[in-house]
Amino acid sequence: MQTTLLILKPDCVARGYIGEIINRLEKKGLSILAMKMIRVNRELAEQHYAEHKDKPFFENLLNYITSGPVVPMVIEGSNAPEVCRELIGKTNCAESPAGTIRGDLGMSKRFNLIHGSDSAESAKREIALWFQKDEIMETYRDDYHWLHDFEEGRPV
Ligand code: IDP
Ligand code: MG
Repeated sequence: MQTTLLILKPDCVARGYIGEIINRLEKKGLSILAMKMIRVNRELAEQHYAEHKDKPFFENLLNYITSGPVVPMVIEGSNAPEVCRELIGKTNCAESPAGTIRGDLGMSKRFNLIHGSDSAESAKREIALWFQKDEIMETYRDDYHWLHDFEEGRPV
């Protein structure tokens, strides 16, 4: 089992898609170990997106992510970072395949509804930025034996 950080961005919250996305995550078999609604300050936004600080879109990205409430969540599941990136789709919603969150729900490259950590290492760093340890729950789902095949001693 691995964990990843997802953030429902201000456009997602403002457009009323919190439930739609939680529904997709739960149906896929992922567990929500932590979730809250907050306004992001500039400092956290800069730390979160530090890898993009020299990009031309950085300033607009900070304005976007601090513009309204967001819903960060810690998600657990087998290969959670990769699985969630697959569910999310490509950065540009307009180029993202149908069936993905960005492909189904958006048109923009900047306003692309949701953030997902791009690796297990990024997930570890990002989860520590957004959540205190005591905000993160234990696994809660009771359907692991249907979601994973444990016959060989580990989820397959
Ligand atoms: P990702 O969210 O798919 O991992 P990144 O390349 O890490 O995409 O970029 C972080 C965020 O910056 C994107 O989700 C999007 O909101 C914004 N962004 C990325 N590229 C552009 C761009 O070319 N123009 C405007 N915004 C961008
Ligand atoms: Mg990224």
